[in-house]
Amino acid sequence: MTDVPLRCLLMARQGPEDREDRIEDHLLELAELARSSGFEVAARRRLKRPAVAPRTFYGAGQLEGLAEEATRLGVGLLVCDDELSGSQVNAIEKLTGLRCLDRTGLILGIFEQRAQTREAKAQVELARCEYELPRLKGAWTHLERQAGGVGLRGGPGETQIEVDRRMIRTRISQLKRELAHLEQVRATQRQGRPGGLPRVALVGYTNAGKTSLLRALTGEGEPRDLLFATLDTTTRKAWLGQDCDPETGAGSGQPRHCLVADTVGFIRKLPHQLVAAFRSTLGEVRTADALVVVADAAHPDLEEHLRVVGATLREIGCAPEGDEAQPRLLVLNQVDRLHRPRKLDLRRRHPGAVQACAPTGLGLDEIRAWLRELIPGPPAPREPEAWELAEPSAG
Ligand SMILES: Nc1nc2c(ncn2[C@@H]2O[C@H](COP(=O)(O)OP(=O)(O)OP(=O)(O)O)[C@@H](O)[C@H]2O)c(=O)[nH]1
Ligand SMILES: [Mg+2]
Repeated sequence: MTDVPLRCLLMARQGPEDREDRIEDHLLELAELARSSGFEVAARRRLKRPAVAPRTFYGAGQLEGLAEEATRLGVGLLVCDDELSGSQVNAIEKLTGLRCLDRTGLILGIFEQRAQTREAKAQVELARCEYELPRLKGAWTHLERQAGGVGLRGGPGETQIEVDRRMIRTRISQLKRELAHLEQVRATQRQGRPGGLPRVALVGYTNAGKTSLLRALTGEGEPRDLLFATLDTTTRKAWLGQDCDPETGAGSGQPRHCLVADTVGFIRKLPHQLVAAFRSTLGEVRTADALVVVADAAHPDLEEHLRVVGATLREIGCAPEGDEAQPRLLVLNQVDRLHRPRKLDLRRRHPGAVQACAPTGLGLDEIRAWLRELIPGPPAPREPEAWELAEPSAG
């Protein structure tokens, strides 16, 4: 039997201060998120509303119209770009008779589908618990399954919702303890890695090409055209060439390496529960010796993406300037999809950036040269030439 994808209708509020094209861009990104979750997008709608309706967010009249359209289109799910409260989601579901997901719920769902390792699974579950806690309706089947349904109800008079809240809080404490332990394991692993090699983290907006660059540098990693394809940090060794100046022949001739970590992508309005829960994974970014910021140069929202990446890096504790700031290299990836004038324009706007195409290897030499500069230590031993040792001849 083949799974028929659930058809969804996407919507976003357009307030008086919001530009139409911005909301359209946000809806396009939401469509990518929906596609990455396995849903089929039937339509996208901007709902003009001067002010948020407290109970239903979008207002009952607009929602009723939308529900009729949804029925005609065979849609079973409404996906909203706005972050809604639990009671607003409930009110929309009741009014339209359709399931409703907000942006955070959609992103959480993708993370849940992708999580592979024990750490990623625990991080995502923690984010889910933090998200659901203020949204409880009554039943919390997910935890009932885990707890085996035994001895759940407390003393007399404890309502179902209180039981649920208590169970979630207990689970949150368990998950935090587990993650603290895993973070220690990770820190120990970091210390045990080959000494002296610089550690570099690939960071950037989701789907920019971080995994493709990891693959180009190290030969490992599976790039995919999906948002949040990568959740787990993968660290691999990259070969940066011989320690040898091709012009003079100076250097030890030894191969030079660094460690490159691929990390989870960022996105506009990345749910704060996820940022908090992924602190330990993102610790790889915070403690890296340098950051390579990968961006999709061909994306129409490039500058917005860069701003989001800058803000998210600040949020996770990576200072952009000052003594603590890590060296950063901006890689404008996917330039194969750009015409020459745009490339020149980007060269003017971002003179320090490397223009690259990870799959073909364009720009890789420049990136490697930058990474080589990070290798610490005294200059490699060399044989002095005769003139350096000779005494000046007398007379
Ligand atoms: N044309 C072109 N496509 C690229 C380039 N780099 C990556 N891609 C494609 O872009 C898509 C995303 O690449 P990934 O490397 O998986 O991106 P990512 O940043 O790791 O994405 P997430 O892990 O989902 O955050 C894949 O389909 C890649 O094949 C490039 O330079 N040019
Ligand atoms: Mg990736």
